[in-house]
Formats: sequence, C-alpha cells, structure tokens
Amino acid sequence: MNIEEIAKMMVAKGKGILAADESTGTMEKRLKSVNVECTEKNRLNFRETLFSSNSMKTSISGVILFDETLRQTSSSGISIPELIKKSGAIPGIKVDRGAKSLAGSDKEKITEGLDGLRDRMKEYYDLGARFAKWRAVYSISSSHPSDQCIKSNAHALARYAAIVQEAKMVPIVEPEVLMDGEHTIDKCFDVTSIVLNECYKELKIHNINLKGTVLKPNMILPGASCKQKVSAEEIAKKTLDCLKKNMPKEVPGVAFLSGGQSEVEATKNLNEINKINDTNFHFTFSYGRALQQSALKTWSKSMSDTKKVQKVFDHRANMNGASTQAKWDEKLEQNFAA
Ligand code: 5MM
Repeated sequence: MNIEEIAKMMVAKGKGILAADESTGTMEKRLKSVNVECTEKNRLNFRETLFSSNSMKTSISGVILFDETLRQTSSSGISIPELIKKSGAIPGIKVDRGAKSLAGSDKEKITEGLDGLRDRMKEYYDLGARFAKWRAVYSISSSHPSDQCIKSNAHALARYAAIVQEAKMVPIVEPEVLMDGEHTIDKCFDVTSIVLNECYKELKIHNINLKGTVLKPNMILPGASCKQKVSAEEIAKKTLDCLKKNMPKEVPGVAFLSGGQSEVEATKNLNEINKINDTNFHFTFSYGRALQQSALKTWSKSMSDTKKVQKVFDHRANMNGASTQAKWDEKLEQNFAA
C-alpha cells in the first residue's frame, strides 16, 4: 500500500485510531492512578489485552505505539505489530521525543526528536510500523501561544512529516491546543486557526504530499476552567468551521485527540461533528484517555479477567466507531451491562 492508501484506511468510516503511545513517564502516571506498579510486564499486559479485543477488527483502524511496545512480543509468541495486523489494523509509532522547554520563551514547549529520525524510521518500518505520530503542544493565556512557539513547532512538524514520507510512512500531524485555562471557545477557535495555518504553510514549504497525511487536532472547546457552558452542537459547528477554513482539501481526514474530555463527551462531540459534516473530509478519533480510561480501571481490579476488560474496551471503541458515522446516541451508550 502507498501512503495515500494508508492514510485513507486510517480515517475510514466506522473506525478510528487507538492512541496507546504513552511514554513510560505518562504510563507511570496512568498506572499509579489505578494503584498498579509501572513495570514492563504490566504495561504489556494491559496493552495486549486491548490489542487482542474484538473491537480491534470492527472499530480500530490503527494503533499508535510507543517504541517499547513496538519491540515487544505478545503472550501468544507473535510480535505486538503482528498481533495488531492480525486484526486488520495498522501499527503506528510515536516518533517525537517529547515536548521540552522552548529556550527564549516563558513556559512554552517545543517538541524534540528530529536528530537521527531518518535512521529510526528505517528501523520502525522494518518492525512493521506504517504511520508515525508527532505531537506539538500550545497553551493559551494572555501572552501564549507566542509567534516563536507557533512557528518553531510548525517547522519541526513539517521536517518530521518530510522524513516520515521519505520512509514511505504516513505522518500524523498533531498540533494540540491545550484545554487548560479559562479561555472561551472563540479564543480556542482563533488560536487553533492560527496554529493550523502556520502548520500547513510549513508543510507546503517542505513539499509534503498532503494526501498521505492525517491531521490530529483538538476540537474547538472552551478552556477547562472557563465558566461558559457550550453545547455539543456548538462545539461541532465551531470545530467544523475552523477545519473547513484552515485545512487544505487534499488532506483525507482528521483523527481528533480527546485532550481531557470525558469518554462520553469525546464520543458525543465526534458524533455531532459527523452529523453536520458537509465536506469530503472524514472525521474520526485518535483517542488515548477517552478510549482507555474505563478499561484501565477495570483491568486494575480484574487483571486476570481478560474478557471483562475487553468488554469494557469494546464498548468504548464501538461507541466511537458509531460516532464516526453519526450513528451514536444515548440509548446505544447505555445499552451496556458490565
Ligand atoms: C496517549 O497519549 C499520548 C502520549 O503522550 P506522552 O508522549 O506525553 O506520553 C498523546 O500524545 C496522545 O496521543 C494524544 O495527546 C491524544 O491523547 P488524548 O488522551 O488527548 O486523546
């Protein structure tokens, strides 16, 4: 498959991406929150439980892995990328090395990881990965994000995307405008517009084939501490407007991050976006927390009951699969007995 075909498959209707690429530090926080020790064995056990569930075949198009997981072997003896491929999903790899302090700026971040990336991509391809992910983060305050943060992160995202396409893999471009803060939904709209514009300006300069990319943005939401209450309809309308204005038409689709929304909020908002979608873009999910939270809690209490954990994960994945086709509703959500 060429990169344009892979990108189309990643955002195909009915399916979405499982972001299971937590670095060891983030995984430590997640496991600590459910009182489980963060060992290599536990990280593998939880992830393997998800990757061998039924919904991998029905609702998951791809899985983003962390370097450690891409190299691990499942309990059945096959490699983790092979296990994912067996269900018809595509293995992917997070290749950035994290968001670090941006020198010259106050409290902002620049994502690192370009040094040696060309060589790493060759290895990742041989290990079975067919797409990659790089996440840039932008905070909103009275002085942020700065031009420096917007421009330097866009430049890094474009250089990453060029190296990934050279290795015949699809780059997921993830500029995440964070939800933290008191800002309004309109402020999120304006900042996301500026960030997306700059990213696509840089991707163009770096000769990226946009048909072989997937955008992973935030939805347009008010800040987590903002008092303003907005409906899912308004979130959907503003998110769609923002993407229609700022995304080149060649991009096949969008796989949203959940960014701190609850599991049901993330599903509902995606469903609303698909209800009013009047474009050729496909809108799907690339959720981390909003796909894994309930499954993680269940797993922490019933580690050996694989079926029970998978039932919880399957429900969440299938609900999101339904929302990619605007087929989700509250009744469907509640039609689940743990
Ligand atoms: C799964 O979390 C990802 C990894 O984060 P770290 O590199 O900080 O460990 C993260 O990049 C994720 O893919 C996106 O932010 C989307 O995740 P959410 O939880 O926001 O849907």
